[in-house]
Amino acid sequence: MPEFNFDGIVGPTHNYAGLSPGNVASLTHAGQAANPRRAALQGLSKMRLVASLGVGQAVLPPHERPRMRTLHQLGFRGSDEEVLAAAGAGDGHLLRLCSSAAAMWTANAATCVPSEDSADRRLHLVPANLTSMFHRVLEADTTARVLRTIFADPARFEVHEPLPGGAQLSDEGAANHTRLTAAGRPAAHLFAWGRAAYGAVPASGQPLRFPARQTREASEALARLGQLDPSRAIFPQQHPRGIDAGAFHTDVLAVGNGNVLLLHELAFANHEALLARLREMLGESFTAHVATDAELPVASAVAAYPFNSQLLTLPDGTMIILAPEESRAEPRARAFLERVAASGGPVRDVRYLDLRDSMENGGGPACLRQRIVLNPQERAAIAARVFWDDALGADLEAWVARYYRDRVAGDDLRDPLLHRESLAALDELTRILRLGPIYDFQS
Ligand code: SUG
Repeated sequence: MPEFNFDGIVGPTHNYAGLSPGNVASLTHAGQAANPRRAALQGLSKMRLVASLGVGQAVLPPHERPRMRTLHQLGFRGSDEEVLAAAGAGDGHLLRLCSSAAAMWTANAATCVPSEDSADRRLHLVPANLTSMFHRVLEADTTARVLRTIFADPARFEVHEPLPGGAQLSDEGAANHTRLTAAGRPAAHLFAWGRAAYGAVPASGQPLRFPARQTREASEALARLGQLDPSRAIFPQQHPRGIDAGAFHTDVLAVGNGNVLLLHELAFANHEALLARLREMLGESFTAHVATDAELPVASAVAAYPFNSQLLTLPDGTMIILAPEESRAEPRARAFLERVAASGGPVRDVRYLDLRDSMENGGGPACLRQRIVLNPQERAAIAARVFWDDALGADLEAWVARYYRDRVAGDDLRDPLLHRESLAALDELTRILRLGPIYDFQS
């Protein structure tokens, strides 16, 4: 069944605010001026490439930023101009939090269980609550609204509420979820987590330096909500040393597709036991490519993001790795990817993409997309114009050229004109994508 990559469109306020402790790139580039136009065009180029390979491609819209509703909830009053001025006064941190374009990383938008894997044979989407980071928790209700607008047919789709429970059930979406398949077997689902909200510290320890975002309890709830057969869901722990090295999500150190898993040895605690379990679940065709720390030091893997690649199945059944340019430039990351492509297995090719403007906030190719398997009936049940074709690509590029700035620095977030341009852009986007009113400012 075809998989569609729903990429997040980079929003007009894309900027570097250093908002994510534990995300090395976000901290490193804090305060740098951003180029939202270039960032958005890089994202659209990736979508065009994926579509040209014969792989399903679709889009998800950016969110309204700055998020006026949140600023109002924080006690800022008056006209939009007055709210921007008051929230942007002083160090402007609250305004930066409410202006982040982080919804572009749609791997964190939700977790998807395809209809062929769920007991009720419907596709399940659980919008991620993203409660670990304030600037990202703002995404959850808009994501739910957008997904309900697109996946509107209740006979085929269930878009759940984000998980309740704040930090106890902190959920970062598909960035910690991997679905693997092998011929003749039901799919295996990995729901990784970084900390346990209840009970003793896990035997493998917990990170000491950086926050673990996803809880085990959240991961278990996702499997229940997706109505998975419990024997097909496993819950590995992210390696605490991997998190402390900057792997704030599982997809920083591992990527899987079909019967193939690429991983760094610090992606999961006890990775050997995990791989043995996956071989039992998926059979002998399951192939894991492990990079040891000696082959590829974890700091280099975090800096160059070879595991944050998209691993895609092409129409001829072979697989391709779409990796960020930074992985070509880092010799050990490149050598690892090329070793995988030369191994004689399903992966045959590596291509490198320029996504620098997203990478500098810690988002590589895999972060930018939500994977959703859709059978032809499900695909046909979606009326919104979100599936990529040449006409949509051209419309989106022209739209970016019309509205996006080529420079946004921290101080610009206070600019009422940037706010008005952003709202005008999003308003028009809902018409391009035929979504109807999805933003607060449209209601
Ligand atoms: O949540 N960066 C995002 C990057 C998300 C990457 N996604 C995956 N690995 N799937 C985050 O840390 C940085 C924003 C800033 O600092 O301005 C940010 O939110």
